Amino acid sequence: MTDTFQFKLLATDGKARRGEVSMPRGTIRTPAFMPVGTVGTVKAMYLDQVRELGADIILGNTYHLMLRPGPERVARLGGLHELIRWPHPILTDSGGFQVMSLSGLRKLDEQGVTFKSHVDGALHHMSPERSIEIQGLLDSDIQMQLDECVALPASPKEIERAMEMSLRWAERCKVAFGDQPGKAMFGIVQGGDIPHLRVRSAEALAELNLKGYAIGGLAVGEPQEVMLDMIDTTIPHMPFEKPRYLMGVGTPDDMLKSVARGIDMFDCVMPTRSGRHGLAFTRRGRINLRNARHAEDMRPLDEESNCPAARDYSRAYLHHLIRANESLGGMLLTWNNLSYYQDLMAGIRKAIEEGRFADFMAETQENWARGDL
Ligand code: PRF
Repeated sequence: MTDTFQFKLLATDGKARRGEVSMPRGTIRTPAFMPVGTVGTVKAMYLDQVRELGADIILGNTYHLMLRPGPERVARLGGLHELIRWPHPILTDSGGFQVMSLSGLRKLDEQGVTFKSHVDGALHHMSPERSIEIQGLLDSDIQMQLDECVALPASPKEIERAMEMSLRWAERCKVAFGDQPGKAMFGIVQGGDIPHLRVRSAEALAELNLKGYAIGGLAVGEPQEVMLDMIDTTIPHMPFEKPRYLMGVGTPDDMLKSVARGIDMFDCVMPTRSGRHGLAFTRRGRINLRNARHAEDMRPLDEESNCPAARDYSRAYLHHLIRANESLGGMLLTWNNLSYYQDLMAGIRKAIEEGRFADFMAETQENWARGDL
């Protein structure tokens, strides 16, 4: 029987790929940007708006949702899609990365990770099996293996230990996930900034014959050049016919350069988090609305944008809202930023289809370099 979870490559242009990941809840047009909905909300946005901007899938976090409202409760409430009113695909991250970056006191060993909740200080344990069980209770469409991501710089020994353990956890997650037509469990390549460890990780994961693969452990403190080198090193060892997801990346420039290397999916808090802090992404680069130079500037962020937040509100008003800490400021800038990110991905997809991705990338970068309007 053919699986109802499928990846189809529609076109390639150099190493860039245009594809579709389809599953019962919908189809993801790739290259795709997945807005982050950590606790069951894409912060400061209505999900109808997120959808309208062109998002085919959003991300949820096992770590946050297990602490609050709890996976068993989410299941009793009909699952995450029903609870948050998003009937389209959801990808959930496994929790390992968030435990390391958010929780207090933690202990990590072969069994899994024990950590103190950042919400109420309670002690929790998560094994690879429990991570998959939680992601199942949430009814996530694309589930991620539990992995260990080490921050860079780190010693080769430490990077190798975490990578090898992540491989063993991938096997355990594969068994725990079992055979679920219409859903997928993705493996995560680790190996830090060490080429032969990246190759080893990618090849061992490929043997597990998973439905998709992520590159993790990047954008964790290393220069962009190192990240791009690691992508170049890893991709030839990842299955060509499966989706490739670069976790936690990134800036518009990171995404262009990664698509050029063969990445299909991205997620990042950048457009949402930095929007709430007053940063706007535009065709002509970034604008920090906190800056006093915007205080009496009646121009919109970009009068040619399709997004009302970019087109219809003055920079003076956005500046005022951000300075006054008003929630509407964060809402408008998040709207602008997600609109910019989704428009960029749409532009990327069209350019690949038309075989002009390199030109599109050069033009886009030139426009950023020209600076603000
Ligand atoms: N592993 C997991 N989630 C992640 C990462 C990772 O390495 C990253 C690294 N950029 C972001 N999110 N599970």
